[in-house]
Amino acid sequence: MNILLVYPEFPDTFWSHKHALKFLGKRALLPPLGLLTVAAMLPPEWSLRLVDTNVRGLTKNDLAWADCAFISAMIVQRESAQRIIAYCKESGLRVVAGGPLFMSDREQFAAVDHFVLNEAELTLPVFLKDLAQGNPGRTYASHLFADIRQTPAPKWELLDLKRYAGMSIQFSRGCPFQCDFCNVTTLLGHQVRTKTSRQILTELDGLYNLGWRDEVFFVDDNFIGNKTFLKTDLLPALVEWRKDKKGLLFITEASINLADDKPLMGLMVEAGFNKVFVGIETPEEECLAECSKQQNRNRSLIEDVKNIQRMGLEVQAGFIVGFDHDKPTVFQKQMDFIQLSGIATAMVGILQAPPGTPLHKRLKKEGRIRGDSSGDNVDGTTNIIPVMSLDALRDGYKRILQHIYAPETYYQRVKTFLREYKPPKRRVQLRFSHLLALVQSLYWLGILSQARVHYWKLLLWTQFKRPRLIPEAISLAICGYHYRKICEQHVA
Ligand code: B12
Repeated sequence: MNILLVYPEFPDTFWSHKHALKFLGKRALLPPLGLLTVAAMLPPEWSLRLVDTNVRGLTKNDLAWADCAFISAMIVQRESAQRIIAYCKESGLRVVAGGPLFMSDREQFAAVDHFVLNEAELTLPVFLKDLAQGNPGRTYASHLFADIRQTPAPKWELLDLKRYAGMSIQFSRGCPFQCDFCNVTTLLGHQVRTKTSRQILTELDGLYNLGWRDEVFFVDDNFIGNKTFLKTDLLPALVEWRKDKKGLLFITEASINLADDKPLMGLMVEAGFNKVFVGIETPEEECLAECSKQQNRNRSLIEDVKNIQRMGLEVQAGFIVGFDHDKPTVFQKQMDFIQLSGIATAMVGILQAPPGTPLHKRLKKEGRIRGDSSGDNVDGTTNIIPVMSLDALRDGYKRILQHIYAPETYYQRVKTFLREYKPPKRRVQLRFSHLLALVQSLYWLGILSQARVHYWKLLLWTQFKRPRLIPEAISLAICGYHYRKICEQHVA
């Protein structure tokens, strides 16, 4: 069997990083880890070809070569997925679909031959067995959660690595918390399931041996879901692993209680972590209570962010407006919070209710769900009827975006961050993409951009006050350019 693994294209969104990628000469932010993992579970005698359409187009040759297409997607990739499925069917291919898009919206994909849903560790073997016996069914699903200690290492070798800005690996699935708008626990459960340290080292070795030296994103729902295992097993193993390596800095996602645990943060930094994405959502206590975000309540969130930054981890964060308890003052409060905390990458969205979440259930009962969610929680749309008028919410939302990504405010915030940030000295390998980013940023941001004064001020300030952090300053300037472009689209 010739299997085409196809990943649909992302639209131009906050997380696509499209406008920043061109500075690095890269095509995509991260690879399709779901498909790479599925690839490792297919019979070894099958021939595999991966087409990530964010990196290159799907060709007639690909379609003619294949017997069957395996497609994975998030909701935000829906339109591209529809097109790809249509091409595959026109070419007579059998189409197998899995991943988050098909978990919620499969009635919109009548042309798909087989839905292999939930975690492939559980459903794929059953599908493959039925296929081998000549009677495959239409839908394979499971209410169970997989033991990911059995999950094989992703098939990195299918990727054209140099096209990506980062690689991703997964250590755990599931989250112990229950924020009412988040569908992670519906999809992956409360119980945090982890891989073994050996698995992670094997995956990292795989990447390292293929020559990968750039960032690696641990795509866990909450990396610190099992702190004891991290402190006694995985992080010490990573510290040891890193000793004779260059590059490969890590990013992950974690809850704000990370700030309570200095030894854990210290170990993470020693192990090579340098960025963490945190769900802050709102500085309003009443709203945190409303969405059951217990882990963020009754704390000084700004101080928490600063403490994490001081330990050597850049904090990126998500923010939400549109809670029932939001007052008209919330917009200014969010802007002040973001600015004071020095969170350069602030993903601000209007509250959306994904299907399957406690929020969706509550609002449905109250008659406050209107249509599907767009799948991109940072596009200024929502599928809920908010308490505040929709116009006021959209206006306030746009004001936040215009403010936080205006060059003056953004560059100022980067400075606030660089003042706090205390990373250890690391052995880095200067790569062509770094030089390219420097040259491109000097040209686009330092010469052509209307915001060039702010760019040069930041570089000069960093050169004098925190010279070691010049690479971070340039990298954040480039990200800021992307965020401004995305905001211009939303605000227009
Ligand atoms: C890494 C990640 C990203 C990366 C993207 C990486 C990439 N190139 O794909 C980044 C940070 C860029 C990102 C962005 C976004 N993401 Co995201 N992301 C994740 C995250 C944390 C991990 C995904 C992952 O790699 N998992 C590891 C692999 C192994 O798991 P998997 O993909 O689920 O695959 C398994 C199964 O689903 C199945 N499977 C998957 N595909 C297929 C295909 C076939 C044929 C078969 C048989 C099986 C199968 O088998 C695999 C093994 O079990 C998930 C949360 C999660 N835990 O899944 C959210 C998640 C996928 N993201 C989500 C969303 C909403 C977004 C954003 C819109 C904004 C946001 N809030 O993050 C943007 C959109 C992207 C964009 N560019 O515009 C949602 C998707 C919901 C949905 N129904 O679509 C998720 C589920 C998070 C959530 N809480 O809801 N994301």
